[in-house]
Amino acid sequence: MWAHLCTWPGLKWPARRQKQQQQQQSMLSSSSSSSSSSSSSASCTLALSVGKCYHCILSGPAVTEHVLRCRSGDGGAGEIVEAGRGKYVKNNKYHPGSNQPKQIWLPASDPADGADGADVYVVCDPSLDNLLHLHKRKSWLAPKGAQGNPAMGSSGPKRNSKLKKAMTPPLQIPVPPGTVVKRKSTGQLLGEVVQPGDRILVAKGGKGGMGVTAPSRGQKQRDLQREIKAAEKSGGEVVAVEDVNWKEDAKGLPGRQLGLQLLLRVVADVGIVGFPNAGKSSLLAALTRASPEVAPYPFTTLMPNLGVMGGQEAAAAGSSGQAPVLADLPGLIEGAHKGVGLGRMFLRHLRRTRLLLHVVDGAAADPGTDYLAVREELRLYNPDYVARPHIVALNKVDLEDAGDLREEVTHEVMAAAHKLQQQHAQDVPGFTTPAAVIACSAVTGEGVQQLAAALQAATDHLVASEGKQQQQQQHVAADALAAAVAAAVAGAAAAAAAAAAAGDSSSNDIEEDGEWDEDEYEEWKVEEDEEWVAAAVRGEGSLITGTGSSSNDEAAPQPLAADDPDRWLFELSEDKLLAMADAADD
Ligand SMILES: Nc1nc2c(ncn2[C@@H]2O[C@H](COP(=O)(O)OP(=O)(O)OP(=O)(O)O)[C@@H](O)[C@H]2O)c(=O)[nH]1
Ligand SMILES: [Mg+2]
Repeated sequence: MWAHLCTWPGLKWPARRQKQQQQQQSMLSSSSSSSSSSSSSASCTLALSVGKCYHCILSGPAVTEHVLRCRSGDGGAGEIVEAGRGKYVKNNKYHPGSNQPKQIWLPASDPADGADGADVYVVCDPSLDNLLHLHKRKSWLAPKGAQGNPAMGSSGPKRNSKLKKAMTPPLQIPVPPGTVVKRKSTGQLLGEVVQPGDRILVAKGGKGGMGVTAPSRGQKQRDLQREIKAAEKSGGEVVAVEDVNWKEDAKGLPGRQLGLQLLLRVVADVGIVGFPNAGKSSLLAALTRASPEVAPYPFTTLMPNLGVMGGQEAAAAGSSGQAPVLADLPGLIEGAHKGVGLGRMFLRHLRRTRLLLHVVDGAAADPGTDYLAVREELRLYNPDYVARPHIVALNKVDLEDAGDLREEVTHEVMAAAHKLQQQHAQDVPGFTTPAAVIACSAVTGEGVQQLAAALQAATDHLVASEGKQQQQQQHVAADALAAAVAAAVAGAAAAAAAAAAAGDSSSNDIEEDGEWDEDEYEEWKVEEDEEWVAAAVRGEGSLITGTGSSSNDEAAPQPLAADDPDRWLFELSEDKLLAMADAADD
C-alpha cells in the first residue's frame, strides 16, 4: 500500500508476486540461518521475499507509533473599560415581547478577564486499538480563549467575578489504552493511559488577559494639562508619557506548542512470544475467537493480534475470574533486543502483560535452544521480562518427531531454564522458570484445553496476588503459581479424557471423521439391515418398521403387517434371508 514510498536501501517495490513466491521457498530454506545471523537489511529482504516490507509499513502511517504536533490555545484578551464609563451589553435573558431591555448598562468597575486558552489532553478511548486514526492529522491546534466579556456568564450579563471568565473546552486527542506519551524533542515521559477515563494534560492553555480599567479620555487630558503647567513653571520640556502597562495586562498569554511521540503498548494479560513460525498465531486462533493471519513463512505477523479467551475455559478451570486477553506478537529473532527484525518495536508490547506464553516449535531441530535464545533476548531487552511468570507451549506435537520427543524436550526445556536461572541469580532477582511446559498442537487441538486452563489459572492467581504483591513488594511465589497451574492442567486433562471416552462410546463409524459420507452410510445401512434381518430370521427379533430406532423415539416399533407395502422389501430377498439363516445356524 505504501510501497511507492519505500526508500529502504536496496529494495524495489512492487516485487512481482510470482517472483516472490519463487523466492519464498529459497528464503524459507535459509530462514533459520538468516534468523541466527540476521541484520536489519537481511530481515527486510526476508520480509520482502514473502510479500511484505515491514519497514515500509511501520515507518509509513504507523499503527503503533505516531508523532504529532500540538498547541494549546492562546489566552483571550481581557476587557478594557474606560475609567468612569460604563458599557451597554447584550441582555442574554431578553425575550421578544418581555419588558426587559435588550441591552443592559453595566458600570465601569470590575472589567471581565479573558478566558484561558484550551488545554490539550491525550485521553484514553477504549473503542480504539491502534493509532491509525491519527495519521491524517499531524497538527492539533486548540482553540483560543474568548475575549473578556461580561455578557458571557451563564446567568446573563453581570459583573460578577465568578461568572466573568468563560471556560474554553479542552482539545482531546483520543488514543487506545496502553498508549505512552513522550515529548518528541527530549524523549521525556509525560505519562501513559491505561484505563478508560485516563487522560494526560500535555499542554496547558495560555492564561487569559486581565480585565483592566483604562484611564478615560478626560483623565488623559487633565494629566496632560498638569504636565504642561508643571513644565511651564519649571521652564522644562513637556513629555507626555502614556502608561501602557494596562494594555500589556489585558493581553492573553500565548499557548504552548510541542511535539508528541505516541507509542502504543498493547494491554493484555498474556503476551505470546517465540521464534517466527513457531505457531503463535495458530495458538491464538485455537485459544480465542481471533483469526490472525497464519502462514508457513516467518514474519507473517507484523502487528500484535489480540484475542480474548472464551468463558468455557474459565468455567472448566473452575475460575470465576475475567477471561484473559492474549496478545500474539511478531516473531523474535536473535538480536531483537537491539532492534533486529524491528524487535524493539514488538518487545515494548510485553511491558503491561502479567504472564508470558513462550511458544516453542516442538518439531524444530533444537527446541530447547530456541527457548533459551528467546529468553536471552527478553533478558537483554528488559530484565523484568525474565522475572515475569511464564508458561511454555511445546507446539506442533502432532508432527511425528515432536510427538515422540515431547517428554525429552520438556525435560530439556526445564533443565535449561533452571540452569539459566542459576546463571542470572545475581543480576536478575526473581528470574523465573516455566510454571508449566504443555505439549500441544494448534492444528489438531491436542493439549489446547490444558493450555487454556493453565493460562486461566495462572492469570487468576496473578490477579489475586497482585494486591498482596503491591503491599509486600515481593515477587509472586513461583511454587504457588506452578501448583495452581498444575492443578488446572490436571483438571483439564481429566475433563478431556472423560470427554474423549464419552465420545468413543457414543461415536459411530460413520461420523468419526466428522464428515457425512453418503456412500459409507449406505454401506453401513445395508450391513445393519442384514444383521437385523438375520436376527429376525433366527427368531431373536422381529421385522419392524422404521429405520431410525433411536432411543428417543416414543412410539414402540411395530411388526410389519401382512399388507404393509414395505414388506416387499424383505420378501424380495427371501433367498438371501434363508441363506443367511443357514449361515447363522452353522
Ligand atoms: N503441524 C502443525 N503445524 C502448525 C501448528 N501450529 C502452527 N502450525 C503451522 O506453522 C506455520 C506457522 O504458523 P503461525 O501461527 O503463522 O506461526 P507464528 O509463530 O505466528 O509465525 P510468525 O507470525 O511469522 O512469527 C503455519 O503453516 C501453521 O499452519 C501445529 O500445531 N502443528
Ligand atoms: Mg504469527
